[in-house]
Amino acid sequence: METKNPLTAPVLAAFGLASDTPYKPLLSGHINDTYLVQAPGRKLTLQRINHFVFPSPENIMENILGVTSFLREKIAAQGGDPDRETLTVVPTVEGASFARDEAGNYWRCTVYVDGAASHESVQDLSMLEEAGRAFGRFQQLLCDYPADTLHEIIPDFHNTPARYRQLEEAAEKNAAGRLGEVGPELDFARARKQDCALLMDLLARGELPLRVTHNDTKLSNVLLDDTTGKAVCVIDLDTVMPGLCAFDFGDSIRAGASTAAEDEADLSKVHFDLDLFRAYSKGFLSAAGQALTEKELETLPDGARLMTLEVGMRFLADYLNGDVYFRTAYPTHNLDRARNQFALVREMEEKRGDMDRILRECLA
Ligand code: GN1
Ligand code: MG
Repeated sequence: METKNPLTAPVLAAFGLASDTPYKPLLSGHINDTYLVQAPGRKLTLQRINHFVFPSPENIMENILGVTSFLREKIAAQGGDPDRETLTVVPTVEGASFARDEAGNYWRCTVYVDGAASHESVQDLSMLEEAGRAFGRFQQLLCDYPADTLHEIIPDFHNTPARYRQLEEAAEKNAAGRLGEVGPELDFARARKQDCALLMDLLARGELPLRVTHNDTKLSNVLLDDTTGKAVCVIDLDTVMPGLCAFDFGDSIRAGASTAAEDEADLSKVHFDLDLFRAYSKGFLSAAGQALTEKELETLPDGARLMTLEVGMRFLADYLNGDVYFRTAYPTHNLDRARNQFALVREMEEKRGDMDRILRECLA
């Protein structure tokens, strides 16, 4: 694989590894560069943190160390295997949580979890149920972690009203000259301006608690055991920060309960699927249900709808800005993604009653 950020001997040396240590790139994620390294006696993951997207890798590593050491203790106390069930950060030879290379890149190292794999797409409902269980357990294990001690890695990451304002700013600037192409999509978002604040207002009024959230709760961020198919470990902890449970749940539904890929341009194929919703909800609530408040449970469907709206608005804003944030493969890629997400929002609005009913059934 071609990469602009090769793994160099000084980086290997920083983690105490010889320059001839075998390694290969792992094709995962759109943001960081990841390598699987065969160290003596164990496999490691070495990753370059993209510091355009993440301006403070120091803060990321502090969050990850705080959360993973807390998880280790809890998992061990419950009789689990902390080496498999959470990520283990491997320090540099100097005891730091990351190394810098000659180009100023940040690198970190974790233990590679063997016998388990990340999956890009849902092959059967049980995979989604397991992903739900993993993120539900993550939420449950961290329910007494002091969320306000975590750094806010990307400010206003899931602040839906702020995302709405960013969309209006992008429309106002019209930097790429594409405003004329997005009339119906902009109208769609504008018609939902008032909805954007629903969950943030409940948080501000103290009706929803601030939680430790993962913020990238897609199927591929859960490792499933190669033999049993059971969830093993939640990975990609870069965006762990304070947030709302409904948004973590909602992002999983946005990504996992659609019948098509996020960039499917043929909207006749894009549907919000209640069987997929049920599978994820079942796993999630079986693990997290007890830890959540009544209000949190009640707002899970709002999380799904608003997270999907939010990501749609981000794609649309990026299209207007000239594709500066999300990687695109063709000129209307971000516009197709925005239309796709808005199609899901529409169906989620129509199926609100079904979502409520399914969640009640899962809790019964
Ligand atoms: C980005 O690159 P990936 O898939 O991990 C984005 C998410 C979006 C997602 C949409 C840090 O995540 O918020 O939901 O794309 N992550 C960041 O595909 O912006
Ligand atoms: Mg990610």
